[in-house]
Amino acid sequence: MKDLTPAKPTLDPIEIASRDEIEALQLSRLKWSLNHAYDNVPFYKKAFDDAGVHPDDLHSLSDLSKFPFTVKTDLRDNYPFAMFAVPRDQVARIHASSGTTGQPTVVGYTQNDLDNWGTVVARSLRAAGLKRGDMLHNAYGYGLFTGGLGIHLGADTLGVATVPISGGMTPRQVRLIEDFKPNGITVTPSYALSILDEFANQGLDPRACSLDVGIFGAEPWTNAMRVEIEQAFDMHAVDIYGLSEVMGPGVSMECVETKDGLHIWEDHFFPEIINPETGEPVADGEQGELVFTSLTKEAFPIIRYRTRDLTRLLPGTARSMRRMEKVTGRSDDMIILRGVNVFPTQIEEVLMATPGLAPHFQIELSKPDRMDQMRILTEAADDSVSDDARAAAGKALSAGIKQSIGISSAVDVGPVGSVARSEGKAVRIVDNRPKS
Ligand code: DLL
Repeated sequence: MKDLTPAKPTLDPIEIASRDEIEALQLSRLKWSLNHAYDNVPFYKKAFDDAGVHPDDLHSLSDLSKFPFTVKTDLRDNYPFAMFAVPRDQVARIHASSGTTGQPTVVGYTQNDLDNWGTVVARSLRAAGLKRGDMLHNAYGYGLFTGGLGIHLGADTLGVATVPISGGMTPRQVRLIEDFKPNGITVTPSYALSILDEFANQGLDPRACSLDVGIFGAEPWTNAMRVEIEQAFDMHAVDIYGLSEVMGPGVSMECVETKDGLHIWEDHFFPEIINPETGEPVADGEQGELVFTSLTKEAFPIIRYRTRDLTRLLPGTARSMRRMEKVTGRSDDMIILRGVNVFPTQIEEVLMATPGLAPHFQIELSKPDRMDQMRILTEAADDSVSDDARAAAGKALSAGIKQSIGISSAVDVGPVGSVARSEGKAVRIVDNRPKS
């Protein structure tokens, strides 16, 4: 694989500033952001007043913990624009979550917000090793989802030529990679696997393609999956994180030279980790729920937003800004099976270590009697795997899960292509248990 380490002089000075400089900037921006939210969004005014706090009570970064949290239902309750802090004519862009689980959450951006978003995504693409003049195959979905257009904005800012292919039409994805020879690809890790399958269908060798780096995010994925994808394509695979409520992709990004977790662009997004049960902040290094406060956003300031994503904060390495560890999963996706907590990423790790299996899987939950049951649907690595070998691989996966996670599961190993493929975010859990 190519050495893609960016030259230090090309970085924004704040990326390698001292912690003191970063924290001074954060404090002044945080004061602005709290005042901006309080003065312009009735929801925040009421929430702060009810909690007995005022933006003037913030004297240090740790004072932020006195302020109330914001949760997803607050955004839904204020559908569509009541969380906006600027008049409608200053809103330059709208995005929204898919809303498959209820009312969509709507977010807005001023032109300054879009410029800042472009800056942090450009930084992220550069951290992945891309540079002006490169070409990027952008297979994140375009539309209300922030993935496609957010990456596009950053690529424009960095001077990278975007192929705005969006998700879907997998044969065409492969053809354009072959014909246009992009340096990088942005895509969900699960859709990257579908594209990988399609290389094989077309009799092409993915290791021979032009891609030097894949920038994967929008869903959890493991280091085991990283190794699988890097080997399959002979390219680097790095992690990008974000959420529409906070901005979109580019809230944090892994550096290609270290691949040791994701640097949070702390000059725009202030992170905290809290104990999800008590809401109390925990120290850096301790696992918990990630909470973000925006520092510069004009149209849609967000104060102490509970992401439900579980991770921990680590000190800076390749950049001065703190890192977050790869996200284990969302607290919503945690399966509680007979008292044991399980995340799909834990299943992914065991699956990737089991020979004979493809990296595709879905978890089906049911409750035929009084006991919850988990069935894992996966498939053989290739068509040459015999029925006996498939059954043996299934047993091995089940035994591996029992040993490392401590739960019993049934495993179905189907033929190649039997597990539903993703074109965006993978659906890992199908819950058929009766709703209580
Ligand atoms: O998924 C933004 C995005 C687009 C990020 C493209 C990266 C690449 P939402 O649709 O609002 O926004 O979903 C946000 O997706 O709270 C996490 O649960 C999950 N997520 C995003 N990135 C990662 C990642 C976009 N790298 C939600 N690892 C977040 C794990 C991720 N989970």
